[in-house]
Amino acid sequence: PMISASIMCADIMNLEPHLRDLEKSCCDYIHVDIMDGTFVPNYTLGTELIRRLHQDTRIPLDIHLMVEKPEEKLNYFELLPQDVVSVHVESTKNIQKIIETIRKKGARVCVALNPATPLCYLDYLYDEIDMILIMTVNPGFSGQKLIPATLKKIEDLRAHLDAIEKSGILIEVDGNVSFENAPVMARAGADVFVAGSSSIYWQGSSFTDNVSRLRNVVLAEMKKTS
Ligand code: S6P
Ligand code: MG
Repeated sequence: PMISASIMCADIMNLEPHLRDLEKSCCDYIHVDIMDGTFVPNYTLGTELIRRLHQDTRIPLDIHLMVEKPEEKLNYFELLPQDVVSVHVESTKNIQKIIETIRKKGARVCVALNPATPLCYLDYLYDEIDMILIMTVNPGFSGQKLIPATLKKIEDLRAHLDAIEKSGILIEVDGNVSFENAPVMARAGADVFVAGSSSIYWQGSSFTDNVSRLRNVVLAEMKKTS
């Protein structure tokens, strides 16, 4: 399983030492939530943090854009080839165009869907994307509860990807990826787990212990099903 650590759940006053923890615990991505106060009500992280993260760590960034008109904002973000950028289909009138732009900039492409957005929005995009982000809560805030219908959506997507021979496209899940929910999401077909306050940033034990616990519960589930 791949773990994408949701850095908005970290202590922003102590990010530098935290980066070393992320490296030590072999997190696969740093998930950076970008909110504009319009597409979602909240504000979080931004362009300058991305630039500094690129300077300070080699962990690839998983940039989750929750902004209106992403096509007008993309130029402000520094992108490296190992980064993946997620754009919501609900946020733009032409998702295909922005996919092309991200590709041209050399980063990997992920398309994000809100909980109630149907999978058919992806129908003519499968040849152009590396990853699909299934939101398992409504975007905007950490600490929310899983929306159960999204589990069926992960299952449907996994079955569809297999049927159209696109199993190489990764499925990422974001929202309440807890120690209890992550194995269920893995069984449904998720590959990349955005881990926040309900797992790796849980205050009850250390960060590195939380990461291994998350990895282990998912691995145990995958062994059962293989
Ligand atoms: C939510 C955002 C997410 C959260 C993450 C927090 O709008 O896109 O990436 O940061 O879901 O994790 P948790 O465990 O608090 O739900
Ligand atoms: Mg996110």
